[in-house]
Amino acid sequence: MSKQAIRVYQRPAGGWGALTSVFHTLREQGVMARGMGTLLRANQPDGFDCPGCAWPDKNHHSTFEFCENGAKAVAAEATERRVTRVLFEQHTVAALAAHDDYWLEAQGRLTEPMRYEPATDRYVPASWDEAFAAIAAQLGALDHPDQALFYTSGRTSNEAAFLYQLFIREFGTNNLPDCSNMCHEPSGTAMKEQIGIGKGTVTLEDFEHAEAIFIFGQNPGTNHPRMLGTLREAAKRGCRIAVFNPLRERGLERFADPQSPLDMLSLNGSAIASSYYQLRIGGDLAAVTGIAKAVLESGQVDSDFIAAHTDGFEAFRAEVEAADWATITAESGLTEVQLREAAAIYLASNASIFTWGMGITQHKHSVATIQAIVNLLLLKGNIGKPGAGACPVRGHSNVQGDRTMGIYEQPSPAFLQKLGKAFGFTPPSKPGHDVVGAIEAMLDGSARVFFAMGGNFASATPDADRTQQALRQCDLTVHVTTKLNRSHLVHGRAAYILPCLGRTEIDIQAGGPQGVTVEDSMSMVHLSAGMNVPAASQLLSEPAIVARLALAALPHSKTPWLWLVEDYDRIRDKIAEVIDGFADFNQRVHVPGGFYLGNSARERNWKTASGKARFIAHAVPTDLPIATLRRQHADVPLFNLMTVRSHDQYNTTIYGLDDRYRGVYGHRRVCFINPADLARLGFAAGQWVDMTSVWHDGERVARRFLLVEYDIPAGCLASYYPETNALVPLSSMADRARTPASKSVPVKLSLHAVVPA
Ligand SMILES: Nc1nc2c(c(=O)[nH]1)N[C@H]1C(S)=C(S)[C@@H](COP(=O)(O)OP(=O)(O)OC[C@H]3O[C@@H](n4cnc5c(=O)[nH]c(N)nc54)[C@H](O)[C@@H]3O)O[C@H]1N2
Ligand SMILES: Nc1nc2c(c(=O)[nH]1)N[C@H]1C(S)=C(S)[C@@H](COP(=O)(O)OP(=O)(O)OC[C@H]3O[C@@H](n4cnc5c(=O)[nH]c(N)nc54)[C@H](O)[C@@H]3O)O[C@H]1N2
Ligand SMILES: [Mo]
Repeated sequence: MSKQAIRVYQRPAGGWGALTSVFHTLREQGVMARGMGTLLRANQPDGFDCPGCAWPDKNHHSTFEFCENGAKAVAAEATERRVTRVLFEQHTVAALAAHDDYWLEAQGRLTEPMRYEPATDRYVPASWDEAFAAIAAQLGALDHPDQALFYTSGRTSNEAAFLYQLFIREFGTNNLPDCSNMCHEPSGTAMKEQIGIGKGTVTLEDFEHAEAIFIFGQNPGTNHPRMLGTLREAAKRGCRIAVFNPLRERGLERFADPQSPLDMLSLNGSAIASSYYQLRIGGDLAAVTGIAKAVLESGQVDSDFIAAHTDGFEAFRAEVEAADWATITAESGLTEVQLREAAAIYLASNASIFTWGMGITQHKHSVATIQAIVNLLLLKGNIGKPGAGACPVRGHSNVQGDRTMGIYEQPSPAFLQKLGKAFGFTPPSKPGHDVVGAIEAMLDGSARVFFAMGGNFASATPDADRTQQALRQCDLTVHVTTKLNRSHLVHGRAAYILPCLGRTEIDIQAGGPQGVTVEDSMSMVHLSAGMNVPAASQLLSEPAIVARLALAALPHSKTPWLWLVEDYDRIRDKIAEVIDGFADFNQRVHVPGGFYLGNSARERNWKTASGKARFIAHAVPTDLPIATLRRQHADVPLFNLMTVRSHDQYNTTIYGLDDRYRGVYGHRRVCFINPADLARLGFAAGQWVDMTSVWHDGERVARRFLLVEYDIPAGCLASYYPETNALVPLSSMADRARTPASKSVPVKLSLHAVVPA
């Protein structure tokens, strides 16, 4: 582990630092020899899909694409460490809960099913049959199926997701909250209404033809490292790259590709961004409005495209023309000159891609901001032409596929009808709970069973204290999981941990070794086959767990559950029957590299209410919660806090305590702050503070964060997720999409009272 230090990082992202870091990770996880072999099979035609992120692979080409954080994700799963019953004999749940998330994760892979024993406050071994029977009995004892909640994190394969949602709907509910609800939900909501499909419209090839790429609220150097290779190629051929981010993220400035000898030899690597706009948190809608204003003024819009393919243009134009520069610059924190410069880049480009991440989706006005971005694309006909389009960059490696498979609390009637027909039952039509709704339902007692297919609900969700209280109120909590995490320790009266195979492991069923499929951020579907010996002999695959639970819980089901999991081709045949775009699934998926699902908007087929792509006007918001609260609390400085990922974590899984590119070593409890704000408060870097979020229903506190002076706009703070989740109020969320607003948390700072030793 690193010594604690804060020092500016001068090197490019990637490079030798990335190689060294992978070396350390492999050594720590004890997978030196096996790890390298495993890494070489990631994202290969006959290997497994990297569980790291949802960035696509270059046609599954034959050379290994190095990725530091992909390597860490693989090593975390391939670790030699094991959690056995001994750990649970030695520790009560209360004792385990006293450890931090880093320690829990570091104990290694879970090896057998465990049941919570209240008398001793310990998890004890349980057989699979006993676990399935007990869970089925609890589900059967509910007054109504809607009293159960079934969460999904985005690593679950298409096959497992499809069976899981089928089981849940046969059971009788649409309560399918998923990690998308906390992630790209606003992208789906915004784009579906506007261009008729909630997915990105570009393919990887478009990045080879784009003349300009605009990157909003995304940190690919850490979260999608393979995207840097794509951006580096684009920058090299002269494509302009404009970045909008409150922080100067190292990976967006300079990158040394570990696979390029030239990059590795040079001190500086390759430049990525040609223009960097350090806007204020939440200022993107204002910034995009400013760019649109300048574009409209120039008159250089694609009038033919607008006339043939869109509606709402006049209302949009009126709204943008009415926006005044004073408001735009005040809200965005950028100058008119900067925004006109960005507009000039956009105008000079014949094909532009706009990408975005959590910096856009986790705000109150996320849907409006995304629609403003799409408006800008429409102005120049940048959807449905080569080298252009909208690119929401997804997080979990199969989060997009899970949605395609029906992991959605608001399924369409058409989907339900097909599902019911294929399996001979009547699916429930009432919409279910999303993540925030699920927490509210547990809190008010209307939901009593919480079942999770992966993820770490207790740590990933907002309002940590209330969420944990919600989980504790349940009659039963169940986690299908690979590793120990906080959610297993914040349990209901009854609780089970069900350990499953990871994606890197060989999955053998009656019909032989099985592969699963996933869908990346750009709608490519391909096979993934594990090649490591499973971490323990007792592990079951996720599809097998669903099938055996369904068999126990649904005595009247007509679905041949066990037969389906004997050979996953059988599941895929059913998917082909139910899900649009999957005809001949089994034939097409065996072609190396997989197949493209297609995208209607890319074909300029607009499946919207009006049959056109829609300009949807949004005023620059001046009444966001932070502004209102600042007016109400004029006596104390209120900051806008964004909760972001460090370089050494995968969501709630903490790999290490460094955030190399931001110059933080050995710490996670840090608070990045502008020097002028430090002076205003009379505080100094190196002091410890408590953060208190201010909301209409009261205050929430998170204690002991180290102040780090940082190049961040005044009035803005940054700190890491999940340590700060206690500060995010449950009712602070995106309009319409209901995504927790974890990138705009109004907080005040106070010095941390030092407790005498
Ligand atoms: N190694 C690794 N890979 C991952 C993950 C991981 O934790 N670790 N997580 C996966 C998941 S589930 C997801 S969703 C993605 C997340 O990937 P990202 O979307 O990159 O997620 P964050 O780290 O939350 O970073 C958000 C970025 O947005 C910026 N930002 C914050 N607020 C604003 C704003 O108001 N405007 C603008 N323009 N920028 C803003 C921050 O400075 C930061 O650079 O990564 C996926 N890949
Ligand atoms: N404050 C704040 N909160 C956030 C965010 C933020 O930026 N700020 N980001 C949000 C986002 S974008 C997301 S996607 C969510 C993430 O929320 P989740 O998806 O719920 O959380 P993860 O940390 O990705 O889940 C990690 C756990 O998944 C389990 N796991 C890993 N691999 C497998 C597998 O193959 N099968 C199974 N069954 N289990 C497995 C392991 O037990 C591991 O501990 O968090 C959200 N929360
Ligand atoms: Mo995510």
